[in-house]
Amino acid sequence: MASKPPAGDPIQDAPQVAAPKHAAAGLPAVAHSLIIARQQMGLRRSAQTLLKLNQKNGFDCPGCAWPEGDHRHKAEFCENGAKAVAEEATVRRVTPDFFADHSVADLAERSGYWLGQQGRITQPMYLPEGADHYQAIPWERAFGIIGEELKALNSPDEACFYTSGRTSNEAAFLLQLFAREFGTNNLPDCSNMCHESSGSALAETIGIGKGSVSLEDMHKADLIIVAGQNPGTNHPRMLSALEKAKAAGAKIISINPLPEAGLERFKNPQTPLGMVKGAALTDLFLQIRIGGDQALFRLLNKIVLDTPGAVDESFVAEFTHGYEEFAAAAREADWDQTLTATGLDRADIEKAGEMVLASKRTIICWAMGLTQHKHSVPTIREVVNLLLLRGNIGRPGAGVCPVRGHSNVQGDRTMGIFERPSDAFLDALDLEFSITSPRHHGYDVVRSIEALRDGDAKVFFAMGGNFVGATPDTLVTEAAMRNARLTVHVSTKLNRSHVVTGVRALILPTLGRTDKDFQAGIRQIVTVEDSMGMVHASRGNLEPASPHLLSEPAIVVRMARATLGPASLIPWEDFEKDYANIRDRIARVIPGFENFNERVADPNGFELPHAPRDERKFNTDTGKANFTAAPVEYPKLPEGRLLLQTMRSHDQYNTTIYGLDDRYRGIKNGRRIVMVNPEDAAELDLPDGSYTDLVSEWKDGVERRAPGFRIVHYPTARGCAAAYYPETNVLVPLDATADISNTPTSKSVIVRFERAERQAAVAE
Ligand SMILES: Nc1nc2c(c(=O)[nH]1)N[C@H]1C(S)=C(S)[C@@H](COP(=O)(O)OP(=O)(O)OC[C@H]3O[C@@H](n4cnc5c(=O)[nH]c(N)nc54)[C@H](O)[C@@H]3O)O[C@H]1N2
Ligand SMILES: Nc1nc2c(c(=O)[nH]1)N[C@H]1C(S)=C(S)[C@@H](COP(=O)(O)OP(=O)(O)OC[C@H]3O[C@@H](n4cnc5c(=O)[nH]c(N)nc54)[C@H](O)[C@@H]3O)O[C@H]1N2
Ligand SMILES: [Mo]
Repeated sequence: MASKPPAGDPIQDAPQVAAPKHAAAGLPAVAHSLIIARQQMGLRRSAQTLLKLNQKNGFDCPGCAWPEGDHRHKAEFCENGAKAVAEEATVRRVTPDFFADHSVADLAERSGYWLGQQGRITQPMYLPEGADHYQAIPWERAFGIIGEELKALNSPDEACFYTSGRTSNEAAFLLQLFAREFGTNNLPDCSNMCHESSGSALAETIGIGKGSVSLEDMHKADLIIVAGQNPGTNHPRMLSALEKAKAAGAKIISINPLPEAGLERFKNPQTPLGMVKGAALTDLFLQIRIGGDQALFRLLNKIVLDTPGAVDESFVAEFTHGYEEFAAAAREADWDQTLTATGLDRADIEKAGEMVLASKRTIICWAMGLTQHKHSVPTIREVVNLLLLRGNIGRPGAGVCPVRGHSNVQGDRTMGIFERPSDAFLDALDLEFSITSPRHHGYDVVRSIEALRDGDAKVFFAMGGNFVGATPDTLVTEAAMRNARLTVHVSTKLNRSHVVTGVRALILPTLGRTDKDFQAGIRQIVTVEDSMGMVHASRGNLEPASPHLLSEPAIVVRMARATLGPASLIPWEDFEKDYANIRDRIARVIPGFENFNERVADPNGFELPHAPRDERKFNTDTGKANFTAAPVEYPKLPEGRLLLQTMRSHDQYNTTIYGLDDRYRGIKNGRRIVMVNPEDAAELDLPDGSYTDLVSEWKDGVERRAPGFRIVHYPTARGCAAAYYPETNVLVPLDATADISNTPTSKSVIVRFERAERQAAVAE
């Protein structure tokens, strides 16, 4: 199986390579974001929009889930936040004429970059069975088709309702309510591919699947460990928090196979001096092999256990369970195995151990570098073990910090977007709405694809996102999608999921964060929850991209009515009229949201309760924080293969491509590149600038191929390679998933390299 680079696409992928940078942000970041903002929005609209970003009474940045803190009065500059806003607030438009000019077959030949660059979608569009082109359709007819198809299913479980993490709390709450009244828990979401491993590991060990630190904690920490995360690109505002922590005396350890510029040095555009000189951030860089983190943290735990007086005995005795068994396993941690698994020097690990021992308040941050491996859940549990050993949970300046991706991915889960809801949640929902929610678990992302592939699911509905672009095993997933009777995408911009469709397809264009939202004459707000459990309002300030757009809550309301009819006793229309009515219900169903409407009026928002952080209470099966002692695992490579991680460039937001540069890593004008350590390249005969096919190897014996990648010699850890997603999703087998969380293992794909001619379609 091979994925072709797009053929009919005028956008050229012709990578140029320079030396990687050692600092992030600074003037080039400001300049770059202004260029993109101006291209998409023009000057006036750029100013009008960017000034409202993350302000009190403004809209929440659709960029990432990093919190704002109390300084929201002062614009915190973020290049990639500005790019995310420009992408949405663009003045370019995709109208019915566009679809008349471009058949679906034509659009299927275009790159994701080209599709996204066409602008905001202006009207609901329908692809009838057998048609070549999408055509405009009135909203009521669109909802009629959805209702028709949903009612024709043999079981509600033949439908899947996907959510991407930009969806507001209000829309998410309505969507899960509809799915449950309809009769299914098939609520896959982007979290299944993202922080599911964190949620699984944290729920089991500390009793809640969320991080335990606030922004203030970051500023109070003695030691911050950043593992498997590239904040310079993906959470740029986190660099200011790290800078502040450093200024207050914190030390930083970075654990990453790549030396990421943002973690080396940060040039704060907020301060004139910072802009020029910048602050060094990382004190110790552990250039780990992909997948070596569990072994590393196990060894650090051994160091703590072997140091007299280092364990916080009273915390362990009072608040934890399973210490003896864990301690026995960790004391056995083997240096040789650790050095093989991590590729690190013993001296560096010992240095890290000293820093851990010297710190009274430690925070560990992580993202996709820890969550997308086969053994991600045990890896994150090992992180928790280290914090528990030293009493670093529920203490100011200390704790777990899984850094979330999408700006409301955490909130969507809080609202009940989850295929495995707790009985307590469903009981509360049933009581409030007099419905009977199904209790059996639904499909996550991977199981939804399998169900579509096998004909067990027939209707696929997506509240945002780009399902076929973001999911693994592209060719398998695309074939599965084509099996559906109906695919529906609620979207702002065009993407691959609109052109790989079921027998019939609908595109439902919606308001974005930046758009004004009026319902029944009332200006609406929506709410979001950031990575640290702060909930606040978001209010768009631009004229909507088109007068035909409906908001996400309105779309769910009308879909619900078209499907459930008058038999539904839920007053759906009230929810569309004023979202405050939705928040009143959320307040009654979800703990922590009492007096929701009142509290969200505070421009700083409010904090959700977090039992381990607030009162050292752990709602686990044992009633304590659980130590765990899983066997240490790490990837083992056959001869002549490398372990490929699939990651983000600086100019993309997941499957949305802003441009073809990855500035900090020295890559320009191309995305089909693969980074390889020069010594591995010498052994495998992969000269810099030569072209290769990437072929992934998996136990099913199926050959998955991504053709035509330029080799870039790059200082990544030995045995490792790196390339961008989504182009490399074709290489990730659908059943290569993490144990327990079922997250695709997109950071550990075993690949071999086959010399290729430079692909004509890529170059010309
Ligand atoms: N501008 C921008 N912002 C974004 C996004 C975006 O695409 N663009 N996406 C958003 C989303 S949804 C998410 S989830 C986050 C993603 O944020 P990140 O997790 O930072 O994203 P990735 O690019 O996947 O980077 C993974 C990092 O982990 C490292 N890594 C890979 N494998 C390993 C390993 O085995 N061990 C260790 N220790 N490190 C490893 C990689 O070298 C890289 O630095 O960002 C969010 N913010
Ligand atoms: N190989 C590989 N695969 C990965 C990853 C990886 O690291 N490697 N990362 C995974 C991760 S962490 C994630 S989170 C997923 C991301 O998966 P998704 O969330 O499904 O993908 P996105 O690219 O973020 O979705 C972009 C689309 O969202 C729509 N959109 C944008 N704003 C709005 C809005 O306000 N409302 C609505 N309704 N639609 C909107 C636009 O149409 C846009 O085209 O990908 C995962 N896939
Ligand atoms: Mo994510």
